[in-house]
Amino acid sequence: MTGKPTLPLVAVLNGPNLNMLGLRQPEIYGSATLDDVEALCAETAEQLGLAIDFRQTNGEGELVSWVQEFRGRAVGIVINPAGYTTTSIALLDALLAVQLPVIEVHISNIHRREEFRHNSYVSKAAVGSIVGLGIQGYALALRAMAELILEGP
Ligand code: CA2
Repeated sequence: MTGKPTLPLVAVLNGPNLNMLGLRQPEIYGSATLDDVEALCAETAEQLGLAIDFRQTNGEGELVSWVQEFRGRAVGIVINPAGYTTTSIALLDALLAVQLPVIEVHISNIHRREEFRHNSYVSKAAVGSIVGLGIQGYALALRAMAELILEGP
């Protein structure tokens, strides 16, 4: 019996306050909403032959639990950790433990902004980071992830 092959799964995780995208501060984050970001990721994933699980949470613990949940289930993690980028050693530890390729995305260019946004703990677990390219950063991250997966370990 030949079933439909399951596509490699990439987790696309979003941290606190990203549910407010498009509703406030469009001069920094643009006018797209998080639903628009999800639609862009879904469309990009389809082109690449990937499945995605797209999520957002305001909770640090929930984000850590989600990262753990994807161990053995996903082939990679694309993450915009938002405010937890610069504070969460728990998130860094989870990302290191999960042993999956991680790509960090920031919609704004964190390096052109306030000093406190510059130091990312998450970068220490990431293969690479995409910053400042707006929501297209998510699409670029998925493309980079597809390349990484094809490359193999
Ligand atoms: O540029 C990014 O993607 C950030 O991760 C966004 C975070 C910020 O703390 C990081 O330094 C950079 C903030 C997410 C909250 O997004 C909002 C969007 C609209 C209105 C209010 C917050």
